[in-house]
Amino acid sequence: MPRLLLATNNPGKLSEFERLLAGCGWDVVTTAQLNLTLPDDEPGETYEENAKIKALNGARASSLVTLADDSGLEIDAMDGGPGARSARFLGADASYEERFARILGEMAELPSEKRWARFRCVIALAEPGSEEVRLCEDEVRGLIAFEPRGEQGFGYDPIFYLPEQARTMAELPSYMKDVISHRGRATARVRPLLKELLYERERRADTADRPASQAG
Ligand code: ITT
Repeated sequence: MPRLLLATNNPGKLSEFERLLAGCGWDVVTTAQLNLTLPDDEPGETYEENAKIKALNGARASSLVTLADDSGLEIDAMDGGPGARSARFLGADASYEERFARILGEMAELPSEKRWARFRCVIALAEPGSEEVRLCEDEVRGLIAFEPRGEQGFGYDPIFYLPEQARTMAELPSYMKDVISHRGRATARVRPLLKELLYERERRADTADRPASQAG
């Protein structure tokens, strides 16, 4: 099986992608397995730019097809913030307890109908030797909870309440988050692209194997 690099430094994302990509036809490898250190800075303003940069950096460093995601929480009452800066909200070293306290404090007076938010995820797929990147994205809408609840997942999951489930994202078992989440949905869109890439590689290998007189 050809190898696919998962270019993330976030252990929460990593374990989700390992489940979400199971059976995709690629042998999924991590930066740690390759002893690779990828830059942690995200110079872009948008998820698309950052996902692209991460995937291209990974493909260059590993010479493998590389998948990266840029994602974040957008809160309507905070004009879409923290958005693409979610991982650095209140500083890269701030704890999630501090971040929850700030968000819940700012929103303390807001009733449920003014607490809408969404998680967004943009996934980029890059091939070594090419600057072209394939992008897929999706989102999930929910409400900012009145208090953090749940131990599953990572990041902002404890304050993201899903009205249809009557639970926060952090209260869902992982198999449910995989179906419902922005990352789960965006990965469902990537899977056919990964199949396409496999098919293209096999065709190229086939053509290369044939004698020149039969190729074409
Ligand atoms: P990599 O760039 O190494 O992948 P990162 O955590 O810096 O890791 P992002 O820049 O994409 O990645 O930041 C995404 C942030 O958005 C993440 O750190 C969380 O704070 C938040 N986030 C994204 N998806 C989430 C999810 O499924 N559940 C909770 N929080 C999430």
